Amino acid sequence: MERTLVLLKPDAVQRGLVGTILSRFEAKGLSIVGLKMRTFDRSVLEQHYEVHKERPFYPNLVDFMSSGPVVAIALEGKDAITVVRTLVGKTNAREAAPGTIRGDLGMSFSNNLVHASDGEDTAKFELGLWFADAAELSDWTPADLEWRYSVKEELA
Ligand code: 3AN
Repeated sequence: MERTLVLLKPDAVQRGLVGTILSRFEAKGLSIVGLKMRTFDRSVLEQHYEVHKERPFYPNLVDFMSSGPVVAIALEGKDAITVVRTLVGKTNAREAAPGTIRGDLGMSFSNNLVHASDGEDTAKFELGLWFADAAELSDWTPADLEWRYSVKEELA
C-alpha cells in the first residue's frame, strides 16, 4: 500500500466542495488515513512549495494557500500517488478532462481546488510536513479490502 498527500485548497473550502471532493476519493476505494482542517502558517506553505520558489506565481500561490482554511488529507491505496493524480486532472482546470475533479468542478489555473503529491519522494516529504506528528495518521484496514482488490492477484 502507498500513501499520498492531498490538500483541498481555500477555494474548495469556500465553494463548499470539501464533501464532494472527499467522497470521490472514498468512492474510488482509497482509504483516508489522516484528515485535518486549518488555516496553515505561511512557513508550512513556503516549505511545501519550495520547488516553485523562483516561479512568478509563487508569491500569489503562498498568499492564496494561507488566505483561509485548507483541508489536509492522507490517502492510502495501491499506487495511491498515481491514482490520485489521475483523479485530480491537469493543473489548468479549464483544460482538465471531464470526469476529473478539476475538469468537473473548476475553471481556474490557480484556484484549482486540489493539490496532490506528484511522486514517491514528494509524497514522503509532504506527508512528513503536513502530518509531522505520526499520531495524526491512523493505521487501519477497511473491512471490505478484499473486495476492493483481488485477493489472489493484488493482496497476495
Ligand atoms: P499540480 O498542482 O497540478 O501538481 P504544480 O505542482 O505544477 O501543479 O503547481 C503547483 C500549483 O501552482 C498549482 N496547483 C497551481 O495552483 C499553481 N500554478 C502552477 N502553475 C501555474 C501558473 N502557470 N499560473 C498560475 N498558477 C500556477
